[in-house]
Amino acid sequence: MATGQKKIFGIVLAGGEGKRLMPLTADRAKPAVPFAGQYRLIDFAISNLVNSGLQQIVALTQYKSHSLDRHMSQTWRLPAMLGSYVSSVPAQQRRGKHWFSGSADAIFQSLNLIHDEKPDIVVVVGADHVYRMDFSQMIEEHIASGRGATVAAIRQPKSMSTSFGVIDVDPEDPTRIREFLEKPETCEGLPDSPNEILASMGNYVFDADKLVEAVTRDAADETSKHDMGGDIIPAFVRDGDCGVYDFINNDVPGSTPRDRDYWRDVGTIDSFFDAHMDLIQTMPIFNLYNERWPIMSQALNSPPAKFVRDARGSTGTMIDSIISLGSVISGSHVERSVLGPWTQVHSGALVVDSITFDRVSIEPGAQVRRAILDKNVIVREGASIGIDPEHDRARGFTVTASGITVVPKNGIVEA
Ligand code: ADQ
Repeated sequence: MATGQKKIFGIVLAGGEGKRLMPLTADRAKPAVPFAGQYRLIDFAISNLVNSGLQQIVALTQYKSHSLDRHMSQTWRLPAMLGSYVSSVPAQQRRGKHWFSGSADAIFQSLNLIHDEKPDIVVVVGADHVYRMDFSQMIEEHIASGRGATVAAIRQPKSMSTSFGVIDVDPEDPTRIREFLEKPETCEGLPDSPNEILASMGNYVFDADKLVEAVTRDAADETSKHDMGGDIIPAFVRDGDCGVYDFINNDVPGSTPRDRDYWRDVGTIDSFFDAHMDLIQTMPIFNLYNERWPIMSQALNSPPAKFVRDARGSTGTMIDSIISLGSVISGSHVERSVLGPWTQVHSGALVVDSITFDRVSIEPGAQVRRAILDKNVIVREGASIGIDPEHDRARGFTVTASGITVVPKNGIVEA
């Protein structure tokens, strides 16, 4: 891509473990966790980069990356004829016998990719957020600023400062970051809104040569944790060379007034659940139907979903919900739920306020409420899940503080 004739390269950091999403990340990397039925989390970051016009994009993977690498190779194919690609690059120990020790080390160990492409600008993004963003607008601001690095930022509640990089801007020049604290225990609120902070979205734009220099210097520093948010961005800030891009100014084609500023870190089970519930209203808080900025994913070769009467003539009904291809709702009722591909809901079953991944089977008369059912889960005939959190905990299932029960991949819920 050329913004003002600049060559732009995209790096998606996709090697994180996602411990707080356990057990959904027991067997897959966090960016490979399914979202909204047919997507994987990484599809949001890559769709945003592709829609922004980037044509060379790599995803750096490491932790349990098999299903992520397979998803990437099956899903993301840009026209090679134009020199375009999206590829998944697993950790390769090119710099000695150790895996990526942090997100900055992931870039350091992958510098060969930057040397090969010789870009002017590198866009580095996380892989586990649900949002729409036009990066070309941020890149333009970055180039105009003349600074080496720019961090995308959004207002968040001050109580969440321990989850984010917290940005303090220069009052004389609000486009420059004066101080950057990575996940501080305490911090000041914003002058015009004391209960809010300006949080880093974990998305950065760099001048390529400055990024190469920064991660190379960082690699030689034995006191560093080799983390983009903890080490690299603070180093740019110390040099007075770091700008901020306010996400509120990002104007994505086709956005609705409701979802214009939508950005969710889905790093915990509760936030993951809540982001699904943002999809299912008539006027959703996050709109998946924006054709001018499509969120793309694998084209499933599956039959359409169907809703049918069971043998006794009871109808299969579903309301305020999303259903994926291959699913069958037979003589049962589904409400305020998001069902993944090939979900079967059998006669007399009830599914409310829940999420299923692919190939879940809910057998006759079973009841599912406030639950997340991972791939291949079976809820046996007459069984219930998510109705009594204490009972679910006693059966060994993960139950969050807000009462969401998670059944892990291949789990069976017995009656
Ligand atoms: P976190 O998301 O907590 O904070 P981190 O765990 O480093 O930071 O994850 C950032 C991205 O890097 C994720 O996409 C993750 O998958 C990836 N990643 C992590 N370790 C990696 C490794 N060893 N190799 C490759 N990829 C790796 C970050 C910033 C904060 C910011 C929040 C916004 O550090 O400043 O506020 O994102 O959510």
